[in-house]
Amino acid sequence: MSTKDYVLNKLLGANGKAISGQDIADELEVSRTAIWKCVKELEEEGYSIESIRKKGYVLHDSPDVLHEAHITPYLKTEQYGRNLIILDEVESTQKIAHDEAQQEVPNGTLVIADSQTGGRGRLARTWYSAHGKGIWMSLIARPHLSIEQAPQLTLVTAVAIIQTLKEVTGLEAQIKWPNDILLNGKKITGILTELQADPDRIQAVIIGIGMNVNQQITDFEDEITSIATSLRIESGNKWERTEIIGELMNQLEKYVHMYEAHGFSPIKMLWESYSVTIGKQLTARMVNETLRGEAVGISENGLLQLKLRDGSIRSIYSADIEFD
Ligand code: BTX
Repeated sequence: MSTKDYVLNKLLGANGKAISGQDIADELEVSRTAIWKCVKELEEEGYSIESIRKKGYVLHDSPDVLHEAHITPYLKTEQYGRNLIILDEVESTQKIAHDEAQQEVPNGTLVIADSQTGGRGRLARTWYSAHGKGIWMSLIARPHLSIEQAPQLTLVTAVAIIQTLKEVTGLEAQIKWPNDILLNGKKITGILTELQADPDRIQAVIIGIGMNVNQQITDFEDEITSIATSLRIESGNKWERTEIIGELMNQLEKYVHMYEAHGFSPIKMLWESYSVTIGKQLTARMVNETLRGEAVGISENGLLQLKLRDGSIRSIYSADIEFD
């Protein structure tokens, strides 16, 4: 750990109390001037630090930077988020997570970036990832599940996101099957789940999450102004991305464990209670066909159950949904 990171950890850990520059200098066996220089650098990065004579330094406010020291205090997990790869600008965190997953990194390794130049959604669609305004991250999970159980992880993730938003912001979001999280009917979060597997075994599931946090409406590209929203737009407040990331890790680990231990039923019940899809008349567009009908539920393996006009039920694996 660098001297600056050590000083930052001390300031954050002091919870608003003064820490002595001399004590830190002694602990690290460096000069007091070296500590003072670190404090000045942190101030330049946006930390508000007061210097009190004979007492030391007090941290009053932190900028919304993605730093391990800001995320770790929120973690209650065993593994998720314990190995963090934090980057500034990348093409796509999914891409990096795929490469890392092949290097045997531990279960729960999290790749986060401040911005993405080539963020992607399903079917190679664009995911806009404005610098510093949202959460753009990919979790490398190595769950004890069969390959057939992997697709449901998108739904498990959706439940974890809803719980996180409720816990941190008090906002009650809803799920639109299969992978959209909505607030007041607009998209706040997208999920992209991808698999690395041997013929008989999951190597890793890369769970990509893109969440709009501190954008204002003018920050969105024209293509998405009418369909996208952010936590700031919906609540009127700015939010600390690091707290949300920490809570996402807590909730994801909890629900993936629940899925591993008890199967899909408990998740299915929660998912259906948060869904805006069930009970609606809709059009489902798939690659080869378009179907209209009423969404009557999801199956034990996460497929949407669509009741067609003739009364028959069709199971849908993946589609774009439009409400009629
Ligand atoms: P999706 O295919 O369901 O949604 C993509 C569509 O959503 C786009 O075609 C566009 O209409 C709309 N959209 C694009 N950007 C945004 C945005 N910021 N907010 C709201 N709507 C938007 C959803 O795919 C899955 C997205 C996963 C994104 C994460 S970010 C971290 C990770 N890295 C990466 O490249 N992808 C994932």
